[in-house]
Amino acid sequence: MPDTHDAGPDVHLTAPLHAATGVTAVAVALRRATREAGPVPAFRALRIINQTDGFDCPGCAWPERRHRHLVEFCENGAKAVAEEADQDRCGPEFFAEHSIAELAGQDDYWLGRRGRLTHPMLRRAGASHYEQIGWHDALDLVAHELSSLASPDDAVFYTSGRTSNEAAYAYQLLARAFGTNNLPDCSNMCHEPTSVALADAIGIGKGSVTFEDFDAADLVIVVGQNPGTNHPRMLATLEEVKRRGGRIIAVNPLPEAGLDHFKNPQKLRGVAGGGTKLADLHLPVRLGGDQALFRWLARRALDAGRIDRDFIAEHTDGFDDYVQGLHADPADLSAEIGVVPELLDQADAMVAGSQRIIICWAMGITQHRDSVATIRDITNFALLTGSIGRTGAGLSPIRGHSNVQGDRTMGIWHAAPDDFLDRLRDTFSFTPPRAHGLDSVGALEAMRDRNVRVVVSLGGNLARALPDSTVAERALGSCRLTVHISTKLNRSHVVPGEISVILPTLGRTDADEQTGGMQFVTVEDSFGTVHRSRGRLTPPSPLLRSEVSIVVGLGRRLCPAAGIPWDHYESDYARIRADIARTVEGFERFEERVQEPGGFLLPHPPRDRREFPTASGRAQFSAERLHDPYAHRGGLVLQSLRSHDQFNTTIYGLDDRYRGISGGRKVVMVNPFDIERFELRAGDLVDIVAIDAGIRSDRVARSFRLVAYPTPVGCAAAYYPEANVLIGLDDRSKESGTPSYKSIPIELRLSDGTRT
Ligand SMILES: Nc1nc2c(c(=O)[nH]1)N[C@H]1C(S)=C(S)[C@@H](COP(=O)(O)OP(=O)(O)OC[C@H]3O[C@@H](n4cnc5c(=O)[nH]c(N)nc54)[C@H](O)[C@@H]3O)O[C@H]1N2
Ligand SMILES: Nc1nc2c(c(=O)[nH]1)N[C@H]1C(S)=C(S)[C@@H](COP(=O)(O)OP(=O)(O)OC[C@H]3O[C@@H](n4cnc5c(=O)[nH]c(N)nc54)[C@H](O)[C@@H]3O)O[C@H]1N2
Ligand SMILES: [Mo]
Repeated sequence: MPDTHDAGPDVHLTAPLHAATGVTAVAVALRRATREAGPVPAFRALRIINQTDGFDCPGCAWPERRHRHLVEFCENGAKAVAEEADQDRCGPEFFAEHSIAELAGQDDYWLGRRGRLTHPMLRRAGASHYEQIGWHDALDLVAHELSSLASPDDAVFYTSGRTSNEAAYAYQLLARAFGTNNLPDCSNMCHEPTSVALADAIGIGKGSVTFEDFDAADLVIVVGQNPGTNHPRMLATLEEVKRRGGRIIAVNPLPEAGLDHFKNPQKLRGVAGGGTKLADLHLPVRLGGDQALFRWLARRALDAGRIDRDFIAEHTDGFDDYVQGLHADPADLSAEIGVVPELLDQADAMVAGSQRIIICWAMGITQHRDSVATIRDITNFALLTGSIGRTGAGLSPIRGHSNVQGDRTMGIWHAAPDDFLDRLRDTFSFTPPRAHGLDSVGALEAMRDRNVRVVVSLGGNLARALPDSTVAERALGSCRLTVHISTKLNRSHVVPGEISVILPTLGRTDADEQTGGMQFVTVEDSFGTVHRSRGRLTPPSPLLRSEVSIVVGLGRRLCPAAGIPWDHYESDYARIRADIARTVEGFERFEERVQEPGGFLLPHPPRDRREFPTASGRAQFSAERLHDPYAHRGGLVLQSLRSHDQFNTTIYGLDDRYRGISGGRKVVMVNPFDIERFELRAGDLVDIVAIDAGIRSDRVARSFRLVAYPTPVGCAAAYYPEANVLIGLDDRSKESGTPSYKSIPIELRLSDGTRT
């Protein structure tokens, strides 16, 4: 495992900022876009980003309002576009020049900056280099290897969340017609605990709010999310909440700039003034302190009689057991939460003074061992206060990838429900397998144990996204065949299986012309709005194929007789949408409704009618047990998180502007008290050692620069994916399989001979 960026002397520190966005961000965005894409494509792309007739931003899944601003993008959206509209090319000459071993010695940043992939490439068994291959031969080879497997379950079909609804739908048909439910996706590593917890609690694994609710909320609690970096357009909505007199509580171990102040570059006051104060209260919880917080808030509401008795009686089950469980908690949970009682009282007072509460959450909640219990307790709190199906109130998990929610709706799900599989059976002429397939970490274990021999990746970068990078790389390398449907080079391509194929594809911004004419695709945002996305830029190479066309190419070869009209799917995506309309709930008259500007909202019975599609027809309180604090005696607990200059495993640059860290990514942020406690000094080079059951493991991240940072005592932070080497495969949520990326027990030790 080569170490990625050298922490070296290059890391430069300044004080963390207190405000996000503003004119600097727009300037950064424009500079970045014109540098990568050139001024004309950059302007054309940024002009139509998130417009009704343009493309959906390939960044995050925060929705757009029906009435768009003239410019509907953010700094990080512009970076995502610039990354894709890159004018550099990574073609056969590049691969001839660099051996795979040589490329494997490069870091993520370098690999990503090689430009757009232009040609299908093949690594033959044992070869040192990738070589050019024609589309026909590449697809034949993949189909041949897949059909030579002893069982369809020896293959996995991974999806990253940028894939369109149309490609995702065709892809899950391909996997199931081939004979497997091995459809792991990035949500297994992301919001899976949300889907699991909400499906059990309210009968549908999606959030229950829309913009209308944000327009009426009087309190928004943002928990475990850093919107200033990861969902910057959300700040404009939070600003509106504040301007209407609503309030905001930020629950986060770190004082994230975006939650503190926001300078809206689209408003004069954001350009000239100090911006809008966003969070009225910041609760600097310890890592994993959120379950205790929501139980404590619930207990307060209960004791004060501030609960919605009518809603509870009419719409819920399990209230008594839940209350009994709450009463078993200690009265003072401030230590478990990690926040002093005075601040907790302030939070409770704000809750008490609010009628309409929205709770937003993201990875700070989901990426822990007890994430499902935590989300159940957040939901319990919402049920207690009657916050579901009431305007201005609700649950708002904020999704990550721009179409991760849509991919799941389309059936990218290793555990798809029977009624969906029944509809596929009744519509096509194959019998979908019923046994649940492998999720992401399950797939990794199966590769490691050689039970899976072929991995097809529709986007993504498994080598860097999965936990335990050393095992992940070895596991990919031990496969018979790895197939990468990608826009840009990444580490997964350079730790290939015995045979490896790179299939270059069109991105969101690229025009997609098929024999049936120019195509558009559709995506679903975090609120469940489905809308069109249409790329306009000239593709980087005439050889590129769309994701749909690549999936169809495999489908034709692998399952020609499954009753799936592959040829029609490829020539006109409306044919795919017609089948989606027949088989996916909520998509009736899909083609017609998606023509509406802004698209249409999928049904959500709890939100729309207070109907709960659970087995009992009622929302379920759940009696959770308060989990033990994530703490490590004599050490720290580490979270891995995103800098301001990356999109997941794609590294845009080496600066984390809001946190005041620049020039390098191999840093570990630690509270000054802890630095002293461990007799270290800020600036030291340290190795981070992962601890398993109290014992030092062999998972070590070497040579990280120690940064004194305002993170709670006992809680450290480092960047994803550099920290992934530390995360053990067994360290995951047992209900959802999601790795504990944000609560890794660690110790620090000085890297040898480095004290300066
Ligand atoms: N620019 C950009 N945009 C992105 C992405 C990107 O990489 N770059 N990634 C996309 C994807 S796939 C996703 S899933 C989202 C991710 O969006 P986020 O969830 O905002 O991403 P993270 O950086 O992982 O940040 C998690 C936040 O949770 C806090 N946190 C960590 N542990 C805890 C905890 O125990 N309790 C609480 N209360 N807080 C905690 C961290 O301090 C941090 O502020 O963003 C999407 N959008
Ligand atoms: N330690 C740690 N690990 C984490 C996380 C964490 O917070 N901490 N977060 C987890 C989360 S939330 C997620 S979602 C996963 C992300 O895991 P993935 O989704 O697997 O990873 P990405 O980095 O988003 O994938 C980037 C690659 O996708 C390809 N790509 C980009 N655009 C397109 C496109 O339009 N089509 C196709 N076919 N390919 C494209 C490019 O080749 C690029 O290199 O990582 C998880 N891993
Ligand atoms: Mo994600």
